[in-house]
Amino acid sequence: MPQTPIYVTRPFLPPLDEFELYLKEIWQNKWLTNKGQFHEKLERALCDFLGVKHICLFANGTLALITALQALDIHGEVITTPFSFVATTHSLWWNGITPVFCDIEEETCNLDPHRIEAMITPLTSAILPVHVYGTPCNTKEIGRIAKDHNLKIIYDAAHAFGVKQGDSSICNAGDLSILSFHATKIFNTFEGGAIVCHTQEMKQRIDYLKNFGFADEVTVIGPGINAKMNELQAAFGLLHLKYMDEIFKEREEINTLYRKELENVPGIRFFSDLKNTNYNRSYMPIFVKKDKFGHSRDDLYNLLKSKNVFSRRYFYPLISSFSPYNKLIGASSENLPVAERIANEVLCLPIYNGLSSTEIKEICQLVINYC
Ligand code: T4K
Repeated sequence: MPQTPIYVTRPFLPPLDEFELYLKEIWQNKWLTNKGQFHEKLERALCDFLGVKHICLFANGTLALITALQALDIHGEVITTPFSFVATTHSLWWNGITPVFCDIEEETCNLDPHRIEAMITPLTSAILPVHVYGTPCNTKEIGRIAKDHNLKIIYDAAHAFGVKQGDSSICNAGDLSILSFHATKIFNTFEGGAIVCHTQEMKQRIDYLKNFGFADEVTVIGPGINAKMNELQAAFGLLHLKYMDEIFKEREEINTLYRKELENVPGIRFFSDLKNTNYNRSYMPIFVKKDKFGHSRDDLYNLLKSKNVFSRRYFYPLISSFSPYNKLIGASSENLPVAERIANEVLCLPIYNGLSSTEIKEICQLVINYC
């Protein structure tokens, strides 16, 4: 049993002395927020690193989602997944939009494109899918549906920093994609987020909206909000970005080791990797089948907790079961059989840079001994 608690994740922190150099510059500049130099540098650096055309930085991912919906003037109903962090649906609620829940596919835990069209009504204006755990949605089929029905697509790519299909960032799909740079994410700015968009006009609109709607000192283009990323966050992001290649590499190794250690445990399933996809391994989900494993997912969660290992049941309960959503269209268990089952089987094991192979083996041994 581990002597000290092992959490589901720990934030990456670069060497403090390297960050101090950035702090000195901020102190000299006396420019703390509102499009400071680090903000501008981080936007450019992220476009290069991710391979996207335009990016708008935000104070957090939730504000990025809320603003993305404003930027595209989304209204009425939006089809979305119940299997996500609650912020996905909250962003609709904060815009006065009605969420319509659609079931997910077992293989990816993402929106099932085959079930989307049945949920479309005359009020539907967009689809809000999530690349859960960084696994890409079926963007081709979702794109086809959106085109046929004249709907917008906003991808919640909060987990998908750096994920690619072929040579292209997953954030190039859809009309807009949002990222989260929260402390628990693979790339963090303590709190933070971004919207990825495809044109300069859209970037301009989003930049206005995140700054109260100001286009200049005397012009307000709409009811904007204060959602700006500050200079401390941006400077930290610039430094963090330098370490991304080694971060991806280490996480890939952790993923491989977990799979190797647990591959023969009956009742434990992993995702199969999609072809042609570069994963970021931001989460380490396993799926527990009680009849074969001998214990439920919750039993395993509690056993690990009692042994100092704090895995998490992302995403249980389903968003559709929370008030104020549980009476809405599509929120019933009958409409969401796959999501219901997955939410009761999934367990996210610890994964973060600095988690040692000894610790991983200890965690796996606890699972094996319990089987
Ligand atoms: N869309 C999706 C699909 C999302 O997953 C999220 C956020 C969003 C949108 C919204 O983006 P943001 O507005 O957050 O940028 C966490 C995060 O707070 C949340 O950002 C994240 N998704 C969600 C999946 O996970 P909790 O309640 O599980 O976090 P917490 O505080 O329990 O932290 C988990 C573990 O991480 C702790 O047990 C220990 C470790 N930890 C955490 C923090 C904050 C640290 O070691 N250091 C830290 O500073 O929600």
